Amino acid sequence: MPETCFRFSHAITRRPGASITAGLRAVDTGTPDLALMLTHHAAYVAALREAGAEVIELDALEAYPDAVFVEDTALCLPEGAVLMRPGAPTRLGEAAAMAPHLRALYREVRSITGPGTIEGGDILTTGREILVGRSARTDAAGIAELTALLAPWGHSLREVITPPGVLHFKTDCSLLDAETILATPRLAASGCFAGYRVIHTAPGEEACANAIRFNELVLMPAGFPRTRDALAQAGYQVREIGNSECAKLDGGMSCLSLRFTPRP
Ligand code: CIR
Repeated sequence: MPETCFRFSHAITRRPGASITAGLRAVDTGTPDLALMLTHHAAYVAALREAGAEVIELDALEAYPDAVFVEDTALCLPEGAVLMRPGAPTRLGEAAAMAPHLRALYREVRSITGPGTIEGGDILTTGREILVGRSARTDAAGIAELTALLAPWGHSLREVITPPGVLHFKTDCSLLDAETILATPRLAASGCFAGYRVIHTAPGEEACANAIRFNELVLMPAGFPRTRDALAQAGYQVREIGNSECAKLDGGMSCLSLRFTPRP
């Protein structure tokens, strides 16, 4: 699936709502400021549009404080979409809320039915395979169910490990192109990217490892100048987006959208 892993026509985002203050977080570093998060979110959507995306902006879902992090609800592939089964009990209902929006665009929408759990943040689709990190949210049964669902579409899955204490596999890595990964040294050291070109986050800038490539643009969190410069030096067109409020809830660039090219 060479370039289909970063060339897309569509994105789905969801505006954060007032309940964002109750969003999940590993460590309390302060209450997210909704007004500032909305400003950052608008800049994120604008950058996706600049990259060529048709962006479907969904309304806030107050019953689900973490619903702005739409990535965790589905895996979108060229052949179809798979609705996830989030491992955080407060997020379980978010996949059902996403279902009609994906069904409107894709002919084929499958679902993880459980009992296993799996979240989109643990899944990295590259030009040659789909890496799935086992984590506190994504378990062996969830990975096994996804493997079985994707087999008819011809995708090969590889199970990897999300480092302990790290929320999702993609908290620590991002796809820059079909063969290139941005990763923290701690994740790259596990050897899971053998055979890929790896660009490390700069020392002290590990928090910017969660970026996204959408067509010609790389969207990354603002405030990480050495990693930004390394990406620019490597030839990527970077757009920096404020992420201070999402970061309080362990969220980054990939969490805020589903990126895909629908197949009606
Ligand atoms: C959570 O803990 O589920 C949210 N506060 C953050 C989810 C971030 N999603 C992602 O990395 N894909």
